[in-house]
Amino acid sequence: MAAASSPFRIVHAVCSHDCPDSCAVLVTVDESGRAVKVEGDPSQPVTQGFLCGKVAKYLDRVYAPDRILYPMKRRAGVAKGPLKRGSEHEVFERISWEEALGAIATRLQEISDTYGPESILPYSYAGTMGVLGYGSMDRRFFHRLGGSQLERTICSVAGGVAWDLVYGKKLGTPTEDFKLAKLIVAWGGNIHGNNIHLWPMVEQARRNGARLIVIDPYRTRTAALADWHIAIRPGTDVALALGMMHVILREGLEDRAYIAAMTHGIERLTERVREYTPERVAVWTGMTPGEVEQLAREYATTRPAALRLNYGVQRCENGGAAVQAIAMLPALTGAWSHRGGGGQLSTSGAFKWNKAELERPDLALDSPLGRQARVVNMSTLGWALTEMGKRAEDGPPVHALFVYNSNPGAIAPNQNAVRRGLMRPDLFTVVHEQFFTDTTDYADYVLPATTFLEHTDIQGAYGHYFVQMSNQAIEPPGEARSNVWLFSQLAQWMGFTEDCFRDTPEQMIRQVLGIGLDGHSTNPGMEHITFEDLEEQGHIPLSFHRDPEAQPFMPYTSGPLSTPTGRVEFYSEVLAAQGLDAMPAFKPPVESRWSEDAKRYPLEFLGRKADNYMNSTFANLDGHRRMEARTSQRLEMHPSDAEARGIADGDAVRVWNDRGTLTLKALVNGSVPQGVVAGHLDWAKMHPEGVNQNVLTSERLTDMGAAPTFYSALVEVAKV
Ligand SMILES: Nc1nc2c(c(=O)[nH]1)N[C@H]1C(S)=C(S)[C@@H](COP(=O)(O)OP(=O)(O)OC[C@H]3O[C@@H](n4cnc5c(=O)[nH]c(N)nc54)[C@H](O)[C@@H]3O)O[C@H]1N2
Ligand SMILES: Nc1nc2c(c(=O)[nH]1)N[C@H]1C(S)=C(S)[C@@H](COP(=O)(O)OP(=O)(O)OC[C@H]3O[C@@H](n4cnc5c(=O)[nH]c(N)nc54)[C@H](O)[C@@H]3O)O[C@H]1N2
Ligand code: SF4
Ligand SMILES: [Mo]
Repeated sequence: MAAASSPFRIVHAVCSHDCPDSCAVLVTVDESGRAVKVEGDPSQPVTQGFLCGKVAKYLDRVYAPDRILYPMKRRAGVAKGPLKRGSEHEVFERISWEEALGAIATRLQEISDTYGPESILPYSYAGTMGVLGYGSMDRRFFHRLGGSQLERTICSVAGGVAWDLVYGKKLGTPTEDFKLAKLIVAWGGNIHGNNIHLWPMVEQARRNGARLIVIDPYRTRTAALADWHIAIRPGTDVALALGMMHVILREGLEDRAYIAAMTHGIERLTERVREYTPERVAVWTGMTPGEVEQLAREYATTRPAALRLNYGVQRCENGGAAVQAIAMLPALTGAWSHRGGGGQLSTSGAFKWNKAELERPDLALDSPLGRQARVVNMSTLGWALTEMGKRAEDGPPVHALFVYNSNPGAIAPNQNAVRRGLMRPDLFTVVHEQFFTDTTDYADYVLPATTFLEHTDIQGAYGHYFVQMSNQAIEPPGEARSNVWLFSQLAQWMGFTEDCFRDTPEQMIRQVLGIGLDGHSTNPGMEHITFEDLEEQGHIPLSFHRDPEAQPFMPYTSGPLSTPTGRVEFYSEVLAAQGLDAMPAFKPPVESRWSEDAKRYPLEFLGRKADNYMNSTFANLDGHRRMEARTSQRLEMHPSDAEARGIADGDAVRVWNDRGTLTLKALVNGSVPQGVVAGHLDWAKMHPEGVNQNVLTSERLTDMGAAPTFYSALVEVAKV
């Protein structure tokens, strides 16, 4: 793309990390083929020419001295278990790709023959959000093999299911339109830390007089910058949302026209919220009744009002009900009908990829099983590796674990159970990774993976409406290979003869775009897109977002929606048909201050994400660790909770519950309300005890979607 005379090339790539922003990244590559600069693409309306602090330093990661460059196998006789950082080369020895692929294929075949193919479990999440890298050749491979299917619940399913109950699919106010709002409510969404490209829109709105309200138990960077920070108690958002609806309906602040035209079940909702008086809601949330009323009035009477509901609230036991209730608010007030109003949980429902062709679930019929394999929930990995298979109805125990795009040794709940599973000497474990993580410590084989600069992919987003091409910018270092390459090769070694295992990335991008005979995509919303245009332009908006000034996209303002009634459902016909409560009701989490367990473990623990890492990614890099130093391995406490335990700022403290124990350093500040403590994700091996905060989190699942409850965990704390 650069002028012919320039020694530099500029390549359009896409940040593939699990972030709503999916930034367009321009990579400058010098004559020798080395990337020398990454920057945000100024022509992408959401990226707006800048990258977050984590990825601005991405070349530190790409060229890190500790990148895994070659396939490795565990040396004979070396037991599995946590390793000290830097000692990995004593445990693993370099082998060739042929040796690795041959040995892995042989072992998978033996395990399949002996225990059945379902005893092989893939484990992956969103290490890359590239459509191919996230799930394509790997899915084909495991379907054809007959391996267990993984239910990918670790992040967003509780909220996703709940939003779909109300609206049918996940659409939202375009990110760019938040600048038009007069009120922005960040509800369990850390915009400044996790979704930084929404921030310029918030700032612009505020310059035009908008107010920012943040509802979050933790004083995030976003909360610190807000006009009003409501430090709600964890897991009580259902009550607050129902209480707001109580006030709105009591005071006649609802939008009757929108309700009549677009919604279903207002009478029953009105009945339901009657008992959620501001007084009762105040008791649960820790707010005053006056604050509940003020919030409801301000929300219902300011236009446009935009909700940024990210995934924070749904990591609680009642997180499904919370999202279901909160999602109803903009329908009750008709906020969707004012441009810049409405809300966003995720924009992912707008991307109608041709997944069937990409993933080929039909291949399961050709597997030794001859049917779709059983489904294993990734959020109960500890259970799956230690307990599953003891009852006949579970199917076989897991005998092989194939990890890619994820670091379960650090990010999965109930870490002690996960580790007991990973330590099993009879478990055959393969990990495809860029770095020696908390998971590679338990691998029999470690395979080197590419970063997004080193392979080609296509990407959508969950925080904007652009289809983007991520072109390969540089050659992979060493012998690193992409996920697509790995599973294509492994298929050949397993003797899978179907043509689809030989597809190239370009062919697969054409497939997922559903490119028709005239060269255009046949996917709804992508009909104007050709492979060639995308390759050349880098990013192209979905059809409904092509001319936002002339034709702004305002979701849920005309029907029919894809709910059973075609309307916004205050009363969920899907839940009713299942014999469940069709409307949200507040039930305190089992692990919360109201439960019996709180007598032993009186503090609510928030095991949060770090602002300067991406889940566990980046935590091995010194520059990122320096940015994170203030809160790294600290336990943030309210002064009264610290004082009651004789703890002063900087003291070493033991944090524990029945599942595990962790030593941290107290940080006694104003960041959490009384009764709540908070910590941040890190690599376990960065911690002197070799574990991280997920020793404290549980495998209990959410009320909807069988998702994890990272933010419903009770603990006790004592000075060491
Ligand atoms: N810097 C950075 N960016 C990231 C990530 C990261 O690790 N670091 N992770 C990425 C991923 S995987 C995701 S899914 C997104 C998620 O982005 P967010 O949805 O913003 O996710 P969280 O940080 O989990 O939660 C948001 C906030 O919810 C708060 N919270 C916890 N419990 C409750 C509650 O009961 N009620 C309310 N109202 N709030 C609560 C937390 O304190 C937190 O500040 O961010 C992505 N972006
Ligand atoms: N306590 C607590 N635990 C949490 C959370 C929390 O807030 N608190 N958040 C949860 C959430 S929302 C999520 S989404 C999960 C995220 O959990 P994970 O999906 O495991 O996310 P990461 O920690 O980013 O790890 C991704 C790994 O994939 C690797 N990777 C990146 N690109 C590629 C590639 O192209 N190929 C291969 N083979 N590997 C690649 C990276 O090097 C990295 O080690 O964590 C969950 N765990
Ligand atoms: S992590 Fe998010 S904000 Fe940072 S560059 Fe990637 S997509 Fe953009
Ligand atoms: Mo996530």
